[in-house]
Amino acid sequence: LQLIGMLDSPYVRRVAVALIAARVAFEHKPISLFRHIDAFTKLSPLLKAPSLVTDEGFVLVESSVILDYLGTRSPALAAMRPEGAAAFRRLGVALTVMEKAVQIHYERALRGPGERSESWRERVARQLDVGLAALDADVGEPALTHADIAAACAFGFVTGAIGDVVDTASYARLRAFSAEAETLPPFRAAPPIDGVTAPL
Ligand SMILES: N[C@@H](CCC(=O)N[C@@H](CS)C(=O)NCC(=O)O)C(=O)O
Repeated sequence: LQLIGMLDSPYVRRVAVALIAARVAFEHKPISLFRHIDAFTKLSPLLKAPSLVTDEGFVLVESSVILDYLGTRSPALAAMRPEGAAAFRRLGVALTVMEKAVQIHYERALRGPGERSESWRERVARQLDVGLAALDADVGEPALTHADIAAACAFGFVTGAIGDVVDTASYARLRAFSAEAETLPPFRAAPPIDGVTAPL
């Protein structure tokens, strides 16, 4: 199994953390979607991170699809799926927070000042705030489940990539939750800066 994509992507990181927690062996290829387009295209021409190359050579995209597929092969990973509406809701909100944060990041990283839409940015920033507030009200002790891993990876991305434009301190419960999650060995083995440090 090859997991392709940089861990600064919250989607790639949620997959890496889950695989490490479930002790699913994989090879991490920290190839950038932007700096290594040719290398990425050769492995996964859809240019989506994460991409997973299976042992049979199939290329899967979409983090939840990848985790669903691998859950059919690993009972430990399957046991990390949400149970009950509250956990499904947390996972959905966390994935939306990732999406909105990535949109804000792309809007300023990839679009020149003349190409940006202020009304779009404001709308996305509102959605992001609603999502972060919902997670803040929802989280407790972090567990190694897909919902909690996604929530912590989402907040880690918000803090690291757009923390200068989001008042992350106002989500105190989510901040404490994420800080605790980051101390767990699978999170430490997949830091959001470079490659997996200790694939199992
Ligand atoms: N819904 C997807 C989102 C993945 C995603 O958008 N990843 C970003 C990197 S953080 C990406 O592939 N960006 C390039 C693009 O969207 O074309 C998932 O859960 O995997």
